[in-house]
Amino acid sequence: MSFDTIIRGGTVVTAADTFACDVGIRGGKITALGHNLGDAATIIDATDRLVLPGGIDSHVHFAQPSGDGIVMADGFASGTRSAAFGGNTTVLPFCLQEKGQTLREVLKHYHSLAEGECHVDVAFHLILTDPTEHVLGQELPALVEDGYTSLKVFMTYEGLALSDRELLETMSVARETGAMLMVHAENFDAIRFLTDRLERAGNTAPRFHATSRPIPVEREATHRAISLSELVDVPIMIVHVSNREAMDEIRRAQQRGLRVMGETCPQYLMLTEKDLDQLNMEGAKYVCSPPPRDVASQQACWEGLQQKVFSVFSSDHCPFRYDDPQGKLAPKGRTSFRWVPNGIPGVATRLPILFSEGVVKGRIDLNSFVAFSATNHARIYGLYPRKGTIAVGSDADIALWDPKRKVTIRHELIHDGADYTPYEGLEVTGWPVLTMVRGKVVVDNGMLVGGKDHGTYLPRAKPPKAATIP
Ligand code: DUC
Ligand code: ZN
Ligand code: ZN
Repeated sequence: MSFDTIIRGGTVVTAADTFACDVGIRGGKITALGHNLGDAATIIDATDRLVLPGGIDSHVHFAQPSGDGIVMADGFASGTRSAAFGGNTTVLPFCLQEKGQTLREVLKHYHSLAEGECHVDVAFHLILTDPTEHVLGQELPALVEDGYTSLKVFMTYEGLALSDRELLETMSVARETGAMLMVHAENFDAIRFLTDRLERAGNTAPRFHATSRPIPVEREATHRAISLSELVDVPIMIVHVSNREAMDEIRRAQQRGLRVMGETCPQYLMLTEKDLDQLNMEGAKYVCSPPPRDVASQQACWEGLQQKVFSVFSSDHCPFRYDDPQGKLAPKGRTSFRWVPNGIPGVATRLPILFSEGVVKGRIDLNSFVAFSATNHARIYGLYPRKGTIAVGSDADIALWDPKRKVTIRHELIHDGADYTPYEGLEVTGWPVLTMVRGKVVVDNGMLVGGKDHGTYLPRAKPPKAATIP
């Protein structure tokens, strides 16, 4: 037989095209697209199904240190399991450098956590918090050559924020090495100032998290990150954009010909700061940064997708359990929003939300859905064309979607390590019913059928969009 598996009778969708065809798979790769492909050991009936590239989520956090006594709800096993249930076949978690650590030490640690624990494929971004001469001059250039071709920098958070000088030095190395630089853009001093003032006035409930990081905090930092990147002439990705003003900064930069890209996330389409304003500590479930804003900001983020100001839609999955002293209900978090662990789960709900709210409600088309959910991530982070599309020669990373299935989101469908989903009770239309990674089915109709040893680590090429233009 020419194929291990044939996916038969479905509608294949890529970022460019939609067409009826069968998919022949052999040795984990797509080896034929066509009709009458003959026989195979396994035939998957895809009648009435969409055959999409498996989702790529280029912004997730697993097993990341998150402060004294706080434990992230997902390691690699539960995080990649949840990803698979959500129709994803590749995720890109972060490897956080803590002050004093070499990047090699950091990577060794995260590789040891991930080894044999992944249901889907994984590649790593670095988070740079200690850009010493050795790190910037020696380690980073060597690691980019070794396939760690992207890194994130923070403009806020104690212990993570880089100064403008450090940002410039890091940007300059990203430019020289051809790495893709992701920027968390919020103004650290402004947040500290507002937080201190709120606390002095006794405003410590979770809802004041949003008050402590209003839109100008994000807009100013976005503008500054863009200006610094312009000085150095390096492409950047502004991650987790939450509102119109930050989006407009990115749009203006793009209109001026700068290579500035943007990412938004489900929380900025679906939640508002009102979600943080609940009885007792319930609002802590929605504490993330930047915070969810208002309905006008949601609309702006949709426009950012529709007008392609944003190129990727990621989850920023950063899960903490709610009813847990090591999570959202940490004792210090009850004294002030400042100490509530920052982040929400979302790796499993990212794609059903974008499909239902975006495609089914007519805000974006199916090809854009594929671009935002898979193809652009692969292109921007050096995985294309092995990942992110359905083409002969690409990995057989495929999600079958039932575009008509109505599902009420419940935490029991998520299969992560958290104890809640911010989207509990949300009704969606369209659901990933089968997830296949390199030819092997890992989730089939709500059942986990793949082991946690199937996912593999992916070294990456240098992102073409980060290449220096002479
Ligand atoms: N930034 C992230 O990217 N994720 C979670 C928290 C944060 O501030
Ligand atoms: Zn961030
Ligand atoms: Zn994040």
